[in-house]
Amino acid sequence: MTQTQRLDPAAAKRQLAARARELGFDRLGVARIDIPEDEQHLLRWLDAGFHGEMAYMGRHGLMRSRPQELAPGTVRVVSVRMDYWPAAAFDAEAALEEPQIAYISRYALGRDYHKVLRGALSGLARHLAADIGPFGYRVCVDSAPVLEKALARNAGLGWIGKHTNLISREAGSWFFLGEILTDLPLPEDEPASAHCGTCTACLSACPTQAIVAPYELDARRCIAYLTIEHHSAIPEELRPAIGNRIYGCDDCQLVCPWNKFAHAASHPDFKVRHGLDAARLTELFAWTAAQFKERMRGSAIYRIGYEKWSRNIAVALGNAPKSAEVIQALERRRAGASALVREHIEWALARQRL
Ligand code: B12
Ligand code: SF4
Ligand code: SF4
Repeated sequence: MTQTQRLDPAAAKRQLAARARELGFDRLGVARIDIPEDEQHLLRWLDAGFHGEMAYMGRHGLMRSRPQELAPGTVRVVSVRMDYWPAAAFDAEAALEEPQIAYISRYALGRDYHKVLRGALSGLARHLAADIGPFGYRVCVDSAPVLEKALARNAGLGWIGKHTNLISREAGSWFFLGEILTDLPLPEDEPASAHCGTCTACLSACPTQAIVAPYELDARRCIAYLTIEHHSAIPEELRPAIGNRIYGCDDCQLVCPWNKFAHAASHPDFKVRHGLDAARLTELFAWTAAQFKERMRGSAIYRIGYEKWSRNIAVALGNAPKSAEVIQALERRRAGASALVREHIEWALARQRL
């Protein structure tokens, strides 16, 4: 990393915050990089095996909790928040109560956030370089080995709630995080304080009891993990609780009282695409692989691929009320399905014919 000469750190931070707003970010903060307690929690979480098939969470040694090992020279982390709540979408609770339609997590109804945030963050770093001269940085969104929530908390953006998502007092938790790791000694913000208090609504609301203790998520039970990150068969005992959730899960955030302060997304890329907020399960299940690719290109859903998409819908169809339409939709896909999908179709058909 190179560091710009004659830097005024406070002025650079003000410029960053102003540019961040222009680029569509809803909040920016600056964190110190040491997070020793979070490192201990991460190690315990990995030891317990809570990461399941997400082998990437255990790779990279301690790099995930030490940003200076990921990008040598890093002294600060600029953390940003971008709100994604799609206010115009079909009501989330109503969708969860309608078993013939697919529930897709609110964060995935629009364009892939990785693309949106990465583009805006790279723009932010380039703008700052134009304003103050060249400096060393690395942009991260989600997939880099970084403890994003712990750093965002230290940057003052919010606290890690008992459901393990970051919550802001003024904006709830429906937002994405991104970072710029930098060698600029920018002034640090105060870490945010925690405000869950005695509330345990998220623990009680979780359909699969994945929040095994406050602040501790056994990802192997979490529907977001099972429908997005888990590659093999979904454990049978967890399938009924998945209901109609075919991609991700929002229940712990839907019940969180702090989300009455959530803001609607202002970024146009988070508008609902392809009617995914209220699509019928049988219609989605009838898509061919080519249709999936064509329609989901540019969406986060594209990343799971057609096979996992089909596996997930088969589970939801198994949970749907018994009907000839559902049985027909499942039977139509049976012959051409992969072994993984076929097993989930058989399970669903058995439930439909009980
Ligand atoms: C792996 C991962 C997942 C996994 C595991 C989730 C998890 N809690 O770790 C799965 C697939 C389940 C998942 C699901 C979701 N994810 Co995710 N995920 C990640 C990822 C890549 C890494 C998270 C991580 O480091 N986990 C490691 C474990 C150890 O961390 P942790 O459980 O949060 O534990 C921390 C604290 O709770 C505390 N702690 C742990 N144990 C204990 C015990 C005690 C006693 C105490 C006091 C504290 C404590 O310390 C830990 C470290 O800070 C991040 C991106 C990133 N690079 O950070 C996105 C990220 C966390 N995910 C995100 C989102 C949006 C989601 C979903 C909402 C998507 C959805 N709707 O389906 C769900 C939410 C599920 C949930 N309740 O958390 C956003 C969260 C934004 C926000 N507002 O917080 C992130 C930041 C991506 C992004 N760039 O925006 N995710
Ligand atoms: S995302 Fe769903 S399954 Fe995962 S912890 Fe939250 S409520 Fe439970
Ligand atoms: S539902 Fe309650 S306990 Fe859970 S994160 Fe929100 S405030 Fe905290």
